[in-house]
Amino acid sequence: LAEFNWEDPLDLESQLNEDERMIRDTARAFCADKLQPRVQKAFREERFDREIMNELGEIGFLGMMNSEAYGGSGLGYVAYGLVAREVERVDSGYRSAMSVQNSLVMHPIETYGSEAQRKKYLPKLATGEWVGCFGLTEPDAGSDPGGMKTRAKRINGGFVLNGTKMWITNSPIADVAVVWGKLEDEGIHGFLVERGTKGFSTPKIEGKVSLRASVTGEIVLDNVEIPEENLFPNARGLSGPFGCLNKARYGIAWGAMGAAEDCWHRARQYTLDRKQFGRPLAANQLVQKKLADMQTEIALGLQGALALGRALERGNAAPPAISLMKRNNCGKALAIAREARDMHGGNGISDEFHVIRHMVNLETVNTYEGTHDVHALILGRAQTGLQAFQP
Ligand code: TGC
Ligand code: FAD
Repeated sequence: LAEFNWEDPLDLESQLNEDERMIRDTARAFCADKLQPRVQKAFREERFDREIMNELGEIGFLGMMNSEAYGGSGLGYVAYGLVAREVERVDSGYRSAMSVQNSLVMHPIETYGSEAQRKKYLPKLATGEWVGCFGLTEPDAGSDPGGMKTRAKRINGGFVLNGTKMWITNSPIADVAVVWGKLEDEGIHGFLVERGTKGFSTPKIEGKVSLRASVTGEIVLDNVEIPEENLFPNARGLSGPFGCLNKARYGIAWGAMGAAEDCWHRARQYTLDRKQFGRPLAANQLVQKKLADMQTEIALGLQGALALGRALERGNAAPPAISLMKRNNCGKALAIAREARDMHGGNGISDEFHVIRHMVNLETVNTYEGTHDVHALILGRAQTGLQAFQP
């Protein structure tokens, strides 16, 4: 009989190559050493430690999908997914910071940027010397980014930007913002706005109950003047920002499974250790069924994420397939976190046991980068040919 590894029931391990396993092990050690010891305090104090970006840069986890020509590590999609899973096993907020820099800032600069933009920004972003953010969502345009109000007007030698972006990860600490806005009658374009530009400010959003170890803010653009060379020359229309979201959603599909695994492992250990009615909680059928459901959903979610990563590496992952995995893995991870919280009883509401932190974080993860229901509509459209976003 083949041996059964309860932690890896479908043998993900054997489907990774040696480099991928090595990167995963490096990430696991880094997270245990640098991230796990910080997270409880950071979450309590609603604080993101800026130096985490330098540490991520040092170890090669920024620019993982970027070419080495500009300081990226070019490690590839599956390696990136494995790192996202390890980081989010600690906290979704830390994975957010990493996702934004990799998928939403470095990726568009390399893909849509000019040679001068790549040379100027990518090396600094790859080391974490600079932090970037990505401004698409607005107070009145979330699921429907086509309804954005941010406007760019041509002026002599450049552009003037006006508008407000809302719920922007890392904006309060960002040195450079990728901002999407409508350029006169030429549709949506992407612009690079540097910290220190007159009229650019990034107020922090306080009072989050979710993702407290990540910093979130607005981007306010009040007659911000930028030079011509800060426009992305190779992005036009919504496919520009959506091309970035494809990468980020893929990373989230892996990351959410990392958070789910942490909840599952903790629930298993807790129910083995805690005795009620004279025996371990884990000896009860109801508890074992919950653990079996967690194990099944996680094993399947990881297989799906891996299949998607391989498809991206072959260059044939269609956006609806990315929606399918983002939606499934976030929804399942949230359900697992809620169940794990319940299995911890009263202790489950304390941050000392970690599961409630994952649970509240996953509420955001299930919402950002396209809500669970918006991805259902993307999948509905892809299989019926009928769009149901609007009448
Ligand atoms: P639609 O008509 O579907 O498309 C407009 C144009 O875009 C193209 N397109 C895509 N291109 C590349 N990849 C994709 N996934 C694409 N999806 C669409 C499409 O071909 C078309 O191109 P063209 O040339 O014909 O104009 O657009 P719509 O307005 O009907 O969109 C509907 C919908 C719901 C699909 C879309 O708006 C959507 O995905 N909404 C969700 C918004 C969202 O995900 N926002 C995320 C903000 S960033 C964020 O949350 C960061 S969190 C970071 C962190 O901390 O980790
Ligand atoms: P809405 O679009 O107002 O949706 C509200 C509800 O209505 C949802 O349940 C949704 O599913 C539902 N709904 C919407 N349209 C339909 C429809 N047609 N049919 C049925 N139901 C519908 N954005 C960025 O640009 N950059 C970032 O870095 C970033 N970071 C974020 C960090 C955090 C902590 C959070 C919370 C958000 C972040 N976002 C970011 C924004 C995020 O992408 C949006 O919150 C998300 O896309 C949803 O938009 P909304 O909040 O406006 O909700």
